[in-house]
Amino acid sequence: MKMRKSMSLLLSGSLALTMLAACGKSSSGSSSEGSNGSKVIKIATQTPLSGGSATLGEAIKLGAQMQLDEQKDKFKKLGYELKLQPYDDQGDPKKGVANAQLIGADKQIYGVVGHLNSGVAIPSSEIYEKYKIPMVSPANTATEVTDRNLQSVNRICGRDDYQGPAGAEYATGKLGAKKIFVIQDKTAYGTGLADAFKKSAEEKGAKIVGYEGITVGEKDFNGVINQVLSKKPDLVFFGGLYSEGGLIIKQAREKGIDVPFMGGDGLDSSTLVEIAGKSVKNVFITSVAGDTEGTETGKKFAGNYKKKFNKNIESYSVYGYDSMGVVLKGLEDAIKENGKKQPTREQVMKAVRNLKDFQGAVTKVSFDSKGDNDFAKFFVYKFDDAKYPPVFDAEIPKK
Ligand code: ABU
Repeated sequence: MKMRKSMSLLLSGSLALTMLAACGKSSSGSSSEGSNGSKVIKIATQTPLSGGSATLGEAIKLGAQMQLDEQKDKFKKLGYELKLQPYDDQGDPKKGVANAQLIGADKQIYGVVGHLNSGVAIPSSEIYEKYKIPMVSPANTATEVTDRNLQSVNRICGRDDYQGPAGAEYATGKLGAKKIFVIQDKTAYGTGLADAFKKSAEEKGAKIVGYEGITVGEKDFNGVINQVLSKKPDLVFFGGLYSEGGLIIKQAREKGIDVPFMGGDGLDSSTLVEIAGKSVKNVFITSVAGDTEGTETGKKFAGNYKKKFNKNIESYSVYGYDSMGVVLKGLEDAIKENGKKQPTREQVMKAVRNLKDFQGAVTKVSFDSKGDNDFAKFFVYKFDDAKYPPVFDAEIPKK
């Protein structure tokens, strides 16, 4: 085993769009001119920067920012000034869609790195598709994200119809679970992952002794914990994010439930440990995020990230970095294919989808016809103590 080290006031729709379209024509006079006559090209991030899932949302944004900053000089030589345009989707589908409309109306924006929450990415990407703006997700694992066959939608991480069975294989195999209680947060991600896990665990002979939904934002889980107590499972699975997951684990341990807990990549954050404290012991997670510091390039990334932001990496920091790498490689290819003239969003969208064998800091990326990454991987980690990152235990092959 090796350690993963370090780990409104909204203007009404049409008025806002009119104002932003006007702004997009530039504050500097001509269409999109930056300093020294170079043209401004902006890449947006859309992640939760406030609310319950802001730890991972901010990590994605910072990773993306680091990549963009590193590539500014290269694009300058091509005649373009790169700028980051971060948006806070608050983990809320309505806010994500409103921001997507603003992104669509800003003609300087050529790509989006995001989202964290699949339930936000799904409706927001309908807007990106309309404007032919490529989205590259570092973290959205719900099947529906790419199963809609949208040309603009891509992800570098794996899917829950692989992540769920990977968890079931570990739970029923290595952990020997036979009676499992499943809890999920009723989001596209939480329900999809829990259902994929449940189906696979049942196929492997385990009995699902309970299946319950909770609500994002809830704080008191005694109702569902009492149901778990009455069913006496030998493992509890949670499909959802660390804010609710951390509280469920803590409150369940306080009631004497000491069986292993398992969840997915939504629990892969230092904030899970902050919330659950010592209760996090004997918690297992599957993740689509690899052991960042297990590779030389990942280790270098983590060191540079700490230096730049004075923060330790989260699971998705480097996936934000690599997602921005993918967007910028598509942009560079489109500029070159266009004889260095400014490409259209559609040209960038196509160049992103056509990328083959892109090598990021920790991920290799080739998109299939739906925008899924051929090289996505699945991992299992264990929390032995109240420490983040957890201990790497296994890589589960894609089946
Ligand atoms: N994949 C974990 C982040 C949550 C989501 O996909 O909704």
